[in-house]
Amino acid sequence: IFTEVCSQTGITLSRFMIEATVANPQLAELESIFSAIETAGKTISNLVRRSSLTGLTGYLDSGNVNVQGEEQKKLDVITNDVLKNALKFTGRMGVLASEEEDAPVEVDDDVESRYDSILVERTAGQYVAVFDPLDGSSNVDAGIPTGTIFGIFEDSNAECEVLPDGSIVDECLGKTLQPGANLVAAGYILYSSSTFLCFTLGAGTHMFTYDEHIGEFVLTDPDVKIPSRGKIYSFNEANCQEWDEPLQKYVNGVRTGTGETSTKYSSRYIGSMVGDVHRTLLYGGLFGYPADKKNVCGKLRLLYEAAPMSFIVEQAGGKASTGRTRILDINPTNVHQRVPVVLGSADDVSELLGLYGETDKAG
Ligand code: P6P
Repeated sequence: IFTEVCSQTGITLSRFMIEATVANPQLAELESIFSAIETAGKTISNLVRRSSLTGLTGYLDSGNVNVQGEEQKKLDVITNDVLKNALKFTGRMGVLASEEEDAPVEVDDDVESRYDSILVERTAGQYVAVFDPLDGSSNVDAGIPTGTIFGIFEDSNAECEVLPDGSIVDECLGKTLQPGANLVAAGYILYSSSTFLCFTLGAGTHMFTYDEHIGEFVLTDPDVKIPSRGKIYSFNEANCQEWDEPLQKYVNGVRTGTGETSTKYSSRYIGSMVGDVHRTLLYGGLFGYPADKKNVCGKLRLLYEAAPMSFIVEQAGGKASTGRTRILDINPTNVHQRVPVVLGSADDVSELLGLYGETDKAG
């Protein structure tokens, strides 16, 4: 429906969402959420582009470490606040979960002022947003592309639950811990040579480019389709000695031209997931952060990195797997849990899954 209704490039994000909502009235509430994400994306793009002029490079003076055990950059904290505040006042959000927050935040609990409380209490909604406000931020001071990753769930009717190990999953956490298959929308904003907004509402993957001349995101690829095969593999090969045997065999095959396609691939890896996935989406091939002997669950977080990106890639005709399980089928047990990730061109993912002895059900 989106392809028919919004097939012509050059239309703005706001017009795309209006036309998509006319075609699918159940999406009406997402309009204000995407408007908030658009505003946050423009703000973060400006913050990132000007960071070396405004003293926003480097780490917080406090030496703050986030829940991931990573020292926080100034931009990590600022971009997290930008996105939280943009989403909080849409009147649609019930819960926000961020890479930069220890635990999910109930929107109507997260108020700083009496004005906030009046506005938020009246408008707190029933969607759950999960996001990484500035993925790849360790690269930002070197001008390497970074990105925002987001996913939107509908509120689940989760109730407080006591798990077999005695741990308690409160209602807020329960609403957050949903499999990627439940996502109603997912997207990323890439801060690079241009600022790109790429997202899916479950009917294809659509790409917009920010036009600074008019201050709008403009539709530049209405229905992105990832090539079924690529000629690029994208892994941190410094870890290759720690990988399991099937992955070592796949990478050796594409590196030497002895894989299924008898083609030597090129290696491209920038250490920023959003940039590596964006290139994979457009050029094809395989991106991954696999498990290894040191990181038995890999490095990328399921809820706000792997699952949203997997939704986008699958809607563009690609596949996304841990090597054993389709990413979107995994039920999270922890907000910040990590999963091994291989995603990209369908035939490249299938070749790797075959080496794991997995059929396509895993990807
Ligand atoms: P490594 C950035 O810190 C990130 O979370 C992803 O954006 C990126 O793909 C990965 O880590 C890079 O990790 O260990 O290769 O530097």
